Amino acid sequence: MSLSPSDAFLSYLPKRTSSLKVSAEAFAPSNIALCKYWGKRDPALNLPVNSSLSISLGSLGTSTRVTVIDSDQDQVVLNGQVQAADSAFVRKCSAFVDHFRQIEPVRVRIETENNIPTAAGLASSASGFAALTLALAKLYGYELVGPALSRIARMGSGSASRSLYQGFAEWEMGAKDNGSDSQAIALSQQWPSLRVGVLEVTRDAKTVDSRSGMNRTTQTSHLYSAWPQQAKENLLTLKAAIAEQDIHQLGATAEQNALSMHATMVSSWPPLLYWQPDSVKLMHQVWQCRESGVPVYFTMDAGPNLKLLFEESAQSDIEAAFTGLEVVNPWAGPCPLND
Ligand code: 2P0
Repeated sequence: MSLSPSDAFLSYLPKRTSSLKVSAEAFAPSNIALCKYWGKRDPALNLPVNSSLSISLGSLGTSTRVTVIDSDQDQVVLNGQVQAADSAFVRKCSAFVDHFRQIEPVRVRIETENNIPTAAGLASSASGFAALTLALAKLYGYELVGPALSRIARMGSGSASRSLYQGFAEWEMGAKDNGSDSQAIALSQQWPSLRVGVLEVTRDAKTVDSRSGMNRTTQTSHLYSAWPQQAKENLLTLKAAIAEQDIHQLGATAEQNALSMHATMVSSWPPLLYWQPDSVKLMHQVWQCRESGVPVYFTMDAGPNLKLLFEESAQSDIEAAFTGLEVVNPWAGPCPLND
């Protein structure tokens, strides 16, 4: 049976081990999906059409502090700037805290900092909602345990469900209407030589957000019907590639998965093309680089920037080929749940 978001939240909560604190803080890493989440089967609970798999970005992410305040409204400070109370960002944060206010109705100041370089063009909603979930769980005295907090982070932003862990995370789509089995888990395998490179094409804010983009695609693209099965197969291949540490299989599968997701967007109406001319130029450059023998692959999200996948042994060749590349070591960072 489907639940309201408020009731679903209460049903997801882990064990409470202490009472309300005055203040709490947490860090969560950003993540890049190798098998993408694209399409919601329940938009209110952020339940996905398909399972997805990601790699977290180590120490790149969001740090958030929440403090109980004596006020009749929440305050939000983003990267040192106080946000207007009626801004979309504050309303989204406040609506998320409302879930926790069912337990104890306090107002909070949320101070949140992204250390993701603006130039990197990486989404911060995943790490942002994951860090906010962790900070609020600490404030309210809940156990910091993976699956339960992942379900809660998911309600803020789907991709946030995968940002509670370092390394690889799999968001299992689940089958239940109430979302009690739709959560990310950490994969036990590590791949210390795997690297992610970010190639920025533009810093401009995208004109169509992911939620609207997913909605448009699922409703109007004839290609979308093929997506769930492809994602299912890609996810299995990616897990095998991770187990074998096979960069060719991992890269090829991630690249094809991303291009297929974009094909469903392009075939939507009105068409949804996040690519810019420079995105296409860079894709050709990746393919040329690969033809010359360098094992490098790309993935792209709902935007024009490319993320490269390669191993440390190829890093110097790739840095020489791509100017402005920002290389991220996914394995250098704290584990958010062990804090
Ligand atoms: C992903 N994206 O798997 C996919 C690939 C973008 C393209 O998850 O509506 O910000 O908050 O659940 O999580 C971006 O979507 O969307 C995203 P909501 P979210 O990373």
